[in-house]
Amino acid sequence: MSIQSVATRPFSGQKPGTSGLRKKVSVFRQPHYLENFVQSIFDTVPELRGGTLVLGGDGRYYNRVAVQTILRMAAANGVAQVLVGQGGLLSTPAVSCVIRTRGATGGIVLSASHNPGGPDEDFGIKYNVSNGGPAPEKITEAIHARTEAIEVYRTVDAAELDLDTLGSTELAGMSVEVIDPVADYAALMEKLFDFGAIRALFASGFRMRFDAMNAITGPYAHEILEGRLGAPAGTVVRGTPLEDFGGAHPDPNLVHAHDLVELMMGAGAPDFGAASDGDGDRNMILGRGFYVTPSDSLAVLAANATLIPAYAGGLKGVARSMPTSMAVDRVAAALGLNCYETPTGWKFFGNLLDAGCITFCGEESFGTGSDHVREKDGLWAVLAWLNVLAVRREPLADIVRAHWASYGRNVYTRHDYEGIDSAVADELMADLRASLQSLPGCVLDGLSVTSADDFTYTDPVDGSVSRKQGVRVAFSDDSRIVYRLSGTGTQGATLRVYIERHEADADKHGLDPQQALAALIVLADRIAGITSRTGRPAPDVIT
Ligand code: G16
Repeated sequence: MSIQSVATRPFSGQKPGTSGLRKKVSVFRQPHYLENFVQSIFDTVPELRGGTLVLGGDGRYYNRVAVQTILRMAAANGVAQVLVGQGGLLSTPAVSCVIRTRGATGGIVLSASHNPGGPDEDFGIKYNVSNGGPAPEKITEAIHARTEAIEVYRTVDAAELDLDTLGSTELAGMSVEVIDPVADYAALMEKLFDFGAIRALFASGFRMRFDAMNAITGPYAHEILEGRLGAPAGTVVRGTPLEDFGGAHPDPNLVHAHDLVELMMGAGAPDFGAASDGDGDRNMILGRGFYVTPSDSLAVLAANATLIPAYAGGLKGVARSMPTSMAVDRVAAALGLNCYETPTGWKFFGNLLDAGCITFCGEESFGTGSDHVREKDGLWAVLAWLNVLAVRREPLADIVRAHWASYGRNVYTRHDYEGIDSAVADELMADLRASLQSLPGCVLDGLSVTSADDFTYTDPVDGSVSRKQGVRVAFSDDSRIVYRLSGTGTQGATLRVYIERHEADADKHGLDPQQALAALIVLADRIAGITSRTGRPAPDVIT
């Protein structure tokens, strides 16, 4: 088989966002579009020549086509071996796990995460480095720079490989091993958690519902929850990955996982409910009649970490993204741990995890994880909760309420304004930034502004600096408002407004956050002029 060099021209806009390059399928389908980006990865990461690449995706529309394209290009670019998930499937945390357990050079994840899938919907591609985590900014920036200068990509002329049969084959001198997507990951989970205790919990009549949202975690959840842990058949719903996620939005939040939420809030709800997203890295946690915010989930898991075998010796430290609530900071202070505040994007946790500064980390965007891999991990969070529940044998809601009683409650909400005009969104953020210097000392609706800035992060491990990571305004009553634009959307701009206040008074812990934060919500609109600028009277999604 001969290597072909195909002439091409740069496409504009191949800039990875918060987590890889995400675009409409129609954009990826343009001749040479995917190839240009993939060649830019190979050109930017020369170690892949002669190395091992892990390859897989969440099974969304275009996954199979992209896997075949990447396999041909990997062979032409001198990759020695590709480990590809059966059917082209691998969850994002499983890619991270396989990279680490097999000592691979890196991995390519095909996913647009929680964005919908199908011919008219979204696709995405992301490069992960040898620690198993998303490539840091210096690499994604280099890949982007390469896409702007690319003139040629390499491929081989070969028939499609059979991706459905486990085992090894060869493509133009490159070894291709089709691996079981679940095996390495399930073995790792079994090492971390007390499967015996969780099995006993299920055997005692404890019931849960896991909503895989027609996405990648279905096979993992069937094997681990129903197979290894003995949860009754039917515990996992929507457990077969579909190319279009059954037309649903595979985003585990109160809006898109409404069937699960309805079940958990209704009469006869099971003890525990959870959902995961398109590529399996996000999670949503519910108890009977009770929703746990991702920020609280991180804090409660950190406070209970020693109940889990892998973390029984205690945590090294914790980290959260800047807009995530400060609930975990209070746990860290009580346990005498360092708590790091990073920009949004899991990639920023990588250095802290590698350097042994932290064990747990999390984000408000339904991401929770630990040092076991270098991605956030939806099923890991579910198993961590199950392990805590198996040891404590208390209702989930009681555990969280007791946590609030000890630490106070960081009442929290996020308001998303989706698909707004990019120019309007950019102007809103620019004006906010321009007002920052004049805000401290102002009294707004009776609240005194103590600080206002645009978050700049200096990585404590390598000293790299990331600027303009979100505008934050803090007030004297332990409350704050954060504004930033999403880096994962594919249409227009999405403005995210994060609102939080620490409530020490236990009598007020039961209030609905929208009520408890009502005054701040009004103020958030006023400071940024959201309604007047966007014409939107209310957010599209509230979490
Ligand atoms: C990605 C990143 C996360 C980030 C999230 C939200 O998640 O991996 O670290 O918090 O995007 O980003 P944004 O607010 O910019 O939309 P995922 O699950 O989409 O890969």
